[in-house]
Amino acid sequence: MTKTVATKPFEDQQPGTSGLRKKVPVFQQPHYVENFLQSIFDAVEGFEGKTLVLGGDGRYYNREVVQKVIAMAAANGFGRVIVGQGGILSTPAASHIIRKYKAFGGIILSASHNPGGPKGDFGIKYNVGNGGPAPEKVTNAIYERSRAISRYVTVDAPPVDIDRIGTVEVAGMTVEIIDPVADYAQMMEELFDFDAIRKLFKSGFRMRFDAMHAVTGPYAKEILEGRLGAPDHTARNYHPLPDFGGHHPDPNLVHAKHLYDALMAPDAPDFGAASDGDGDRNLVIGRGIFVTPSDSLAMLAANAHLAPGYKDGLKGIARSMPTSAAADRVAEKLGIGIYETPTGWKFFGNLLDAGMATICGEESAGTGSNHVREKDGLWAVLLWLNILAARGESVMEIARKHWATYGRNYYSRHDYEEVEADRAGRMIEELRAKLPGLPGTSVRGMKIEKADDFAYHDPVDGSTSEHQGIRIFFEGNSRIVLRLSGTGTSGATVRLYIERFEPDPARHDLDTQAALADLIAAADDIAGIHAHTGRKEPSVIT
Ligand code: VG1
Ligand code: CO
Repeated sequence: MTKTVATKPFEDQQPGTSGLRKKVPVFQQPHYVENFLQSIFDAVEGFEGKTLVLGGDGRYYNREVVQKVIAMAAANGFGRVIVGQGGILSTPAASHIIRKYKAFGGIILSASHNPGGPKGDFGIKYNVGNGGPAPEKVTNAIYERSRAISRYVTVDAPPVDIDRIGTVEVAGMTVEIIDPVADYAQMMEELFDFDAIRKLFKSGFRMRFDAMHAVTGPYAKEILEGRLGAPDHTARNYHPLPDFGGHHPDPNLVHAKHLYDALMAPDAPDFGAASDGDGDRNLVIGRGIFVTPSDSLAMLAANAHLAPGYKDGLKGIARSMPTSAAADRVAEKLGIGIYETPTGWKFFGNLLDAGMATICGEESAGTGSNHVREKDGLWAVLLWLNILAARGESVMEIARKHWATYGRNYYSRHDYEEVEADRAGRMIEELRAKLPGLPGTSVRGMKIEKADDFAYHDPVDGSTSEHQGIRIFFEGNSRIVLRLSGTGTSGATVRLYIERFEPDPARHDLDTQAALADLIAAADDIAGIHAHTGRKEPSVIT
């Protein structure tokens, strides 16, 4: 029943920060999906008879691609595919299922925080046996293969009914359709003190969780309302929709502004949270206070021992380079390792596998731990709930005490989206050329201490990843970082990250943008962002 189909390479199948992401019509071209899937299978070895985990965030085209993956997995010789009911698996749940069932790897269908729908974005990501995103060595091999591919194999079989839980057979391969939530929810019960959180909700604690019509809805509904006894309507927008209701499922202050406003209102609930398209990001807002993801990482790390799963403490903390140094101060105080990696979760896998880091985080609203090999939105929310229950304090109190102890890292990210790729590239090139001359000079009265193009040397496998973002450090622990996004699908997105350390508690009440104004201006002086992009202001400020 296996058939071989002749094909020609597409030149644009290079995986970015997190898999291959393109507009839906690009993926809909004949052979496009098949070419990429076959390139994955050709780039890895030893899966004969083994298990592949499969699921996605439910966006437009998810169901069609699920069927293609099943047919091609059968033709390529996998023994079993485990697929989430309805083709649904959040990214962290997929990571867990790969690990729990000792699968060979997994395919996650998602473009995460990017909008969906027939004209929106789609994505395919390959995860390896540790449950984490394929490392660069593998994604490079997939790309190489995609440029030389001349055939793929598939089987002629009727589509599998992925809505019915159970086991079926496709061309000699087993397909198991599982409840996407159960295994994940059980793991959360093992990591956190559900009794304490239940008591918190019983005492009248009010929370609002916005699933943004994306994949976390069913998980949040079951865990928060079903298992933790939070009142009905705690989870909002919890039906996953193929177009996310027409919104960006990106939990930031722009796309989740309604949640922010609710938490700043006089009758605000105690705690607000949201997650993204595929459930790996989190937004955390306390009554009257937004917690930046960089701060959240630091606060979670400082308090993690309050949760049963982390009661023995942390081995180390890892953060992506653009993430603020707030976590570094916590690691220093705890006397544990701190690691700085390039953007993207794939760089944390080795540190987690080697037991060097327990908690990891990114400024882009991603936090996670060694329980899986992906960032995990609900996990972060549950750890916050566990900490709130254990400390009996509000988010505001916890944040203020944290800053008083460690100092505050004012932090913001400015995105310039859909800039012409050539112009963005030129800006980075020019800036790179300028770097050697910057140290020792002053901009707006601030002295530059160091400037470089970040390169990462993986302490576990010895590999090097270069050109991971331009860093300019100023005296007094301030810095700006500039890099181009690797997840966008049209033009280039310029990301400017700005950070300033403020040790003095008397100055912990400033407005973030005001506190960073001189650095923001300096970034433009140095890099010519406005002139290069032709934009007067960023499209998104978080
Ligand atoms: C962005 C974020 C990065 C994150 C990546 C995937 O990448 O900056 O921190 O790991 O998205 O997140 P980039 O290259 O666009 O800056 V997800 O939740 O979209 O899979
Ligand atoms: Co995501």
